Amino acid sequence: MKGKDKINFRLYLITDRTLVTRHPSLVTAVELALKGGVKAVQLREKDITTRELLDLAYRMRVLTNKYKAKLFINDRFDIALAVGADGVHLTQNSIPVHAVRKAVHASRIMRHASRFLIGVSTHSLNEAKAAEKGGADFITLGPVYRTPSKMKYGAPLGLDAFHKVSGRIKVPVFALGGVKGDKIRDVRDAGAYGVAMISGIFGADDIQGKAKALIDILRNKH
Ligand code: TZP
Repeated sequence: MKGKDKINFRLYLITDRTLVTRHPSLVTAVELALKGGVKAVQLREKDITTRELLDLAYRMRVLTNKYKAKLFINDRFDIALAVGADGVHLTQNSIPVHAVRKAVHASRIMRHASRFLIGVSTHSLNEAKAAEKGGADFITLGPVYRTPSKMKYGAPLGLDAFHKVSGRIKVPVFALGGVKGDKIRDVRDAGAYGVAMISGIFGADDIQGKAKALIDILRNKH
């Protein structure tokens, strides 16, 4: 399987348990999103211990398997391997993508090494090009719009810059940062293969309904 065929999802849910205030737990909230049709989840919980993260990752693996969805672990290649995740999502401070790609090729512990996916968070053309050159299967690019958690990094990229960068990248590009349902058409027109979201889903009262509505928009049913 090559290039874009490998990435069989258009909506990429990224976790932030601090935003889950109207549901009993992150696990419950993620299950609702999966029931709504989400097919890719990135576990991104930066402020918990390794063992807590591993425990959560195992639970996410059980849940994502149940709904035939892909699981990615933010930053932690070791935890992704330990729980049999579908891939890892690297940050700009993680072990570099080329090193993960090399390890995946060389690995005998991974029976399906060619299916192990590597996503990379990028914020500029240089980062996006470097991720692609290093062997990323897909990237997130953003923040596209203003979003509370990223205010401290200054102005967002904006739609024009997103368009310029995505036009020069061959691997799938997911628009991230302030993306909600009403922005999907714009980012898709600007070259996004799909959208990645935190608050757009976890901020909803009806997570299941929201996930379903977003997927319908991505399938052009509206
Ligand atoms: N990287 C760029 S923007 C962002 C990350 C992790 C946060 C996106 O959150 P939201 O709630 O989908 O705007």
